[in-house]
Amino acid sequence: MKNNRSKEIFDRLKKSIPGGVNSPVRAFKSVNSDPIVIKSGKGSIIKDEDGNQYIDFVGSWGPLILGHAHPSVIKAVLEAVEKGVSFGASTELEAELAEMIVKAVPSIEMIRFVNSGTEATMSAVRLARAYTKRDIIIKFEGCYHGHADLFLSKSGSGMAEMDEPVSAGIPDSTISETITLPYNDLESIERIFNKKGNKIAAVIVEPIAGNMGVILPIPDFLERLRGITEEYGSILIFDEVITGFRVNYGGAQKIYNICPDITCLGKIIGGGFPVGAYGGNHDIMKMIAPQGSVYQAGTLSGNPVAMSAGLATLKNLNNKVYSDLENRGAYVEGLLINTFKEENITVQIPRCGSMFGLFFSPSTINNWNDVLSSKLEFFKDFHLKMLKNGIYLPPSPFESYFISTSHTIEDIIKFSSAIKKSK
Ligand code: HOZ
Repeated sequence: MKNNRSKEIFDRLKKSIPGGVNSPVRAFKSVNSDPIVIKSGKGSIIKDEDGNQYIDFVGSWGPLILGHAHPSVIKAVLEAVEKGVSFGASTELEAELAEMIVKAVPSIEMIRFVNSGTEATMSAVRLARAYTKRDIIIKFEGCYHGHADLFLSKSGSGMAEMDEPVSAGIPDSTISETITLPYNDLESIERIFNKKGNKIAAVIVEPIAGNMGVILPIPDFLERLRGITEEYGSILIFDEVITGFRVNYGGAQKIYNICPDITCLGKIIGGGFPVGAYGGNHDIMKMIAPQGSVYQAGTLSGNPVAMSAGLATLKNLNNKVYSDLENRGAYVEGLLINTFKEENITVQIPRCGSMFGLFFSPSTINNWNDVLSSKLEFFKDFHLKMLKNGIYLPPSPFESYFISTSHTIEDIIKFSSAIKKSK
């Protein structure tokens, strides 16, 4: 595998950008190698600067449910660009995307667009604190809600690779109102609510965890979170930045039939452009400025090019598409389990539709401790071998794998063949 050009560019990147990347996990630190530098992508395939070609199971970390450079997204974006790339003022596109989302996501009656998942979760917490007039936030180990100060303790994704559980640069006073509990642990939730329930502003959770690999909620976990937050007058925030429009047309809340008070979105609703959003019922959302007193703003929020990409993406999605993605997801899951079995390797492949995780472990993974008890050391070698065989996976054991509508059965078979070839 030639990698001279990638190496040369990455060396150049490292001179002017910390670690050579604009988001830590991209640096391939977890897999002890240098990243490939991407030149282009089309459908399920990406190419690097050395001309190597890979089947991409990262999909830009989730947004690209239609694959790379989907013709209808490109068309919509080009049309939007020609009309002007940003106005910092209202456009009809915002209304169109907002209405589509309101119709699709049960908990959302009104929505505010921002530029990233981080902005969405950070603003959602501000809103929850204002609404409840309380300060304490409950989050879960290994869940990642972006990089706002109050979330950066025992978080998943790139944060999971850091030596310290809390990022440097965060005052104790900022994080002191954040309580982190084990995911899927009902007992600890009961305990904390018994003790501090009347002071808890919100519980924020990824209804399917996608930033410590993929972990599905155990039966009753989300139900109990809904029940107990209601009991104590706390806000339940679903971070559906990954799962929104990924696991079905709407989100995980539709699958588990739980209606949170606030939902955070991102990734797919921006069709590959920087978009985040948070929404809830009228009562909560009317507290946001200029209607209410919770301030939140952004020059590029609701950007017309990003709105167009999101709209074009959602217009391609329907029940038939999700059922095809489910079939393809089930095929990947089954094939990979069998392939590893033939190689005498036990794996867990937790999956919901087109998102899945891969853990080298004989037992079910339910929380962060289970993730740490899996054979994480196997992952480095596995990742490198896959890369050499033309399969591009997230360069960390703490991320989700995604398939898109452009992944074919042949692509999936090639993944399995790469595993066999690389033993
Ligand atoms: N938090 C993102 C993955 N779960 C990071 C993505 C990136 O580095 O682009």
